[in-house]
Amino acid sequence: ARVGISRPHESAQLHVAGEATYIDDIPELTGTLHCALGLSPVANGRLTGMSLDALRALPGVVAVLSAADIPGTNDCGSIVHDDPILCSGDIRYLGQPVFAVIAETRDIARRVAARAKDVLTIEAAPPVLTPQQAHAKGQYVLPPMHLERATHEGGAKAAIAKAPHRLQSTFEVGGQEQFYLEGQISYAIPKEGGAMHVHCSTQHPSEMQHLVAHALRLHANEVHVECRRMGGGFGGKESQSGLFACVAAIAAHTLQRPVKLRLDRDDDFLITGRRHCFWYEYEVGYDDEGRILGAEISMVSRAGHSADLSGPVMTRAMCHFDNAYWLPDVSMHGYSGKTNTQSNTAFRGFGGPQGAIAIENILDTVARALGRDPLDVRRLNFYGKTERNVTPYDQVVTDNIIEELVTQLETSSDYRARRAATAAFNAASPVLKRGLALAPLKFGISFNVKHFNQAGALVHVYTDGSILVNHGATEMGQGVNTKVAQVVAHELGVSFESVRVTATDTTKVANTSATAASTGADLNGKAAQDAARQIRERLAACAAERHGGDAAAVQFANDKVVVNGRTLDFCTLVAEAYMDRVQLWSDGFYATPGLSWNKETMKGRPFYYFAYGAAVSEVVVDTLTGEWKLLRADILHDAGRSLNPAVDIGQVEGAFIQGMGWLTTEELMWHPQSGKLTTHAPSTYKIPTANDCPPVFNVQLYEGDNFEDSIHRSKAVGEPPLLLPFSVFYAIRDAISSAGDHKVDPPLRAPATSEAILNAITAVQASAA
Ligand code: MTE
Ligand code: LUZ
Ligand code: MOS
Repeated sequence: ARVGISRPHESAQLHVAGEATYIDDIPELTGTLHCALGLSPVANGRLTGMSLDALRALPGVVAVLSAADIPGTNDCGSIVHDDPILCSGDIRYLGQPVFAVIAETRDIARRVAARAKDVLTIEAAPPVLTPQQAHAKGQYVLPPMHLERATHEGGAKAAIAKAPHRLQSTFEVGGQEQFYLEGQISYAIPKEGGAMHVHCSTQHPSEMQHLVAHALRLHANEVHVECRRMGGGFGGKESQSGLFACVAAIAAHTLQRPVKLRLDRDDDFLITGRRHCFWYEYEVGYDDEGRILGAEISMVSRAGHSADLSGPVMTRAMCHFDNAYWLPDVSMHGYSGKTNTQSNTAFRGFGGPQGAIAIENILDTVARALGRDPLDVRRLNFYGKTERNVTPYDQVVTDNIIEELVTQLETSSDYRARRAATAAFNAASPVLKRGLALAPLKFGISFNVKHFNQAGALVHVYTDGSILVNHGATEMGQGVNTKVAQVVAHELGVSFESVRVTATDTTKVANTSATAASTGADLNGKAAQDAARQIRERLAACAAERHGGDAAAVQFANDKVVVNGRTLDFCTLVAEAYMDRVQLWSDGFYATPGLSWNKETMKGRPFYYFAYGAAVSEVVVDTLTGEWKLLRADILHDAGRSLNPAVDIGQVEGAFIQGMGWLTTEELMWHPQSGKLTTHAPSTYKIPTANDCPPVFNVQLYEGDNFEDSIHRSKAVGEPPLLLPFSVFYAIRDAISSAGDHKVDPPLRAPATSEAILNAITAVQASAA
């Protein structure tokens, strides 16, 4: 078998040797020019003047372009078209690109672009920065969304009113910078007849093709977009690579020379959006044991200045408020607040983490109010198998394994004994307090926009038996090329080394979806399997014709073909098939079956299946400083019948640490008056490092096939484990509550920075005193 086995990432050798080619490593063509963007120094207002001629006259400057120089549409919006490439009058945020400097060197381009504040005249207005401010003004990028389900007369409101206990509160969670190591970059090369070739670090080559075509007034068949790999995307290159692809292409088109646009890190922070921060206001009703009877919640996100993907992000947030729990009567309201900040976008989990953390906060608070172990309250609320198993959006949960998975982890992590040990430690330790928490997850797999759930592939078998695969997904380190190559090798019974996957390329597979929603291997693995199967069937027919026997009985394994009792080398059969004029290449296609979604009522079956997981984290918190450490994490994650356990465990570990950063150390701050993002570099914005991995880190995959007919019964793994570090946040909360009265709800916001932890400790101690 070539699937279901651990093997290294297809580019692992190149990665560690520093030989893998990223966009900036592509040898530059003679005549290549470099571009940098002039950014608005003001967060809100009107652009009333630009004195760009002063910049044009500077040595080394070849051109300075603004909105008026765009041959086609000044828009790089994804889904909703409300995103200007360059400012056309309205100043929307501090960092908004207003003009592009094209110069002989990158250094000159950057120095000249940095003069933006001297050459722009702007009538400034006060910025709207927070989701609460936008909500108070009723200022949204999209109409509010509502999702309700009533199992009893009167729905959520009546259920809350009648419940034995009620909880009313607010909560907030911060945004998060993708911090891909390779920043945004595009290299545009003009081609004959006005056509354009763009090398772009993007999760969505087809979208880049469309945006560039519109900006240049070209047809899609005149724009060629290519991406071999990204140095990380994490959602940040799903839509937002568009602006840079467009500017590079506009400049290359105007000057008829190759133009490269590579952002420096500070500009990347100032221009592009990231994970939406969310603010919640909720009320729930619950019974004496902690069962949620009714819940009403408003979620307000910071969308930024334009819609971008804020609509689908809010949809996914609302479809994950239930996480793994049955909420009989529920009413949700989603508001995408329009603010004078970068336009927020996809980031691993895509709203799912923001939706699910709200219910986790509610359950944790309910458990403390009742004096029960939060795990017991969480478990009591789990979806059932045959009843209590319908989501608020009407999809029936048919593949529920949360109880088995959590029970297995509870045992393997020794949760109960460690709970007792934690209490004993805290009783004897006045300053250092330990905390323990288990967090479960359920995550819906499929794009919540139905038509995106399709993929294509192209498989070539050459006459020497070597195989070249092209598919619609992009490689960003997650290992999709490795998995797709494994699928093709398995289907044709050849060694992994015989299969090579090349750059994602709009001229090879057309109309691809973004590599996103964790569906890369699910969709493109199936499409590549379809292509490989067609070739195998043609080869089998050819073998039977030449060597006798039944074509259906021909076997392909270990680089050999067994036909009618004879064994041939795979490459021998391929050579024979070529002589017989058999087509040795094929396309393949896949569309996920069974999906439906009503955008108005927010009901249907948006997800093909669910992935599950759980984690137990133990922390120690210094109650005098707010400093903390993760001592141990135990994870059990469901990747179905994993295509490649080594790659999947890497995804789980990476997502855990990345999500831990989101919930603890990564804090974004906009200056309240100027609206400038002040945390725009690693000096002020703290992502986790290798040192933040816990000394005990037990990561296991759950044994069990996908119930649905996914690619070899595997499950998508890219995003779901980002919810696992909820356990870190709730372990910190658990430790804080030990500093005072256990029943007092620690007022801890996310990110739980040391400052936030210290504030929560002070509040808990004050109310206990
Ligand atoms: N892993 C690495 N190493 N780098 C990345 O940029 N992106 C994540 C996840 N894992 C990412 C990653 C995100 S946001 C998604 S949606 C999935 O990978 C996309 O790839 P897949 O659909 O092939 O899993
Ligand atoms: N839906 C989703 C989407 O669930 N994940 C995504 O990444 C996405 N991107 C665009 C539109 N819908
Ligand atoms: Mo991932 S946020 O769906 O790119």
